[in-house]
Amino acid sequence: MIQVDYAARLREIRDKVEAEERLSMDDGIFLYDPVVPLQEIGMLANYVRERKNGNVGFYNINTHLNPTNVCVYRCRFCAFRSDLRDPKGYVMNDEQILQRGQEATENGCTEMHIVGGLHHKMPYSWYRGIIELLHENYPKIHLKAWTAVEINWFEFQTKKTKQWVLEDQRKAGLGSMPGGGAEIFHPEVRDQLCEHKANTHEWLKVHQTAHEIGLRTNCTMLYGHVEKAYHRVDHLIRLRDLQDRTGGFQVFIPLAFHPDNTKLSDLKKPSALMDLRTVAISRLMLDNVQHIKAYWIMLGIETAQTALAYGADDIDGTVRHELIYHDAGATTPQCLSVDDIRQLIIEAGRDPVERDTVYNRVHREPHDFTQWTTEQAPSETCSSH
Ligand code: V47
Repeated sequence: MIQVDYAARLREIRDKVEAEERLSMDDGIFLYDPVVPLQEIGMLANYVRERKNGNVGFYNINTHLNPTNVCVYRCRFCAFRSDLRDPKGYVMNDEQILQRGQEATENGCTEMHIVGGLHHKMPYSWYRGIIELLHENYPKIHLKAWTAVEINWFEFQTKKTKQWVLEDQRKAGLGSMPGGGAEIFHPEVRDQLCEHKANTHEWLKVHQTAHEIGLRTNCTMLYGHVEKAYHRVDHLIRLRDLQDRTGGFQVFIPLAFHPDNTKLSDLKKPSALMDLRTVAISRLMLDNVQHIKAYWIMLGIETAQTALAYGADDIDGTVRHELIYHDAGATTPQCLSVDDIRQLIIEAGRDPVERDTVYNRVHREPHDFTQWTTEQAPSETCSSH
């Protein structure tokens, strides 16, 4: 009897999805019930994924830069941060930062993903200087930098508005913003994880302001710790509401919690089944976000590949120098070659397409891999529904 009820409820949801109607909070919570077969949700998410992005599997060639791990905040899920006087703490100097720009150029990177700790002593000018230094020396590389939490910290440091900080960063060379720092918006959870850092209102307001001045941004959700299904769906709906107003999010990245070396190390990391369910439900709930990224570093290669059939259309990049997940116990390699990442997408039955940070297609010179141009693909960029 109960089974019949589930089937009927799922059919209702399938009808809504096929009619491009929006799913509700209750629909999302229902889909998280383990009694609802994962493969059914996956098929539905795959249908939406193919409707939005065809058979493409996007990737990019990128590198990470974490200029410091010293952080005033003590988020309970973070294994990367360091106290000011801890021997683990580091601050990169200009020469080391430039070296990373050089290495990125030699490897054909189109993007540097730059985030770090909120250092007790480093002034705003140091953070701004990193962007300026890299942009002046390597102008072709897109700098996707600073989470909303960092922008909020820069507001505190400079006593200026969000808009001022974002425009100042853009003048220095900021290209777009990554989606980190979102964690879980619901205060029942956020207050347990990171009660001191930028709250939900501030996080959303930073992204709203970025979108209003024409900067594209990404969005994330950290799941698989103390939150419940209700909190996850609430999080997705808050992102969807902002996207309705601005249209500035390009991609959503569900981030699976890795417990090693964190204050929550007694928790188990989420299963692959939970990862796939979350990718699929994200695809179904976020009807106005064009792309869903299965971040291979965090999901592991096999689950990321599988996620390409559960709603995801992007797998992130070749990635180099990733620290945040590897400090928290990720066992994935530090970097994949372009051939590896393309092969991984082909194996999943998708057509690999190299994109830049803002989802333009990248064309490489056949005789010199490090030389590239981009071509805008209007159907795949900037669209909402
Ligand atoms: O905000 C930190 C998460 C985020 C852990 O925008 C952890 O393209 C799991 O936002 N276990 C930073 N997660 C990473 C991030 C990101 C990654 C890839 C691509 C993009 C993008 C953004 O990582 C943090 C936090 O939510 N995080 N520690 C941990 N132990």
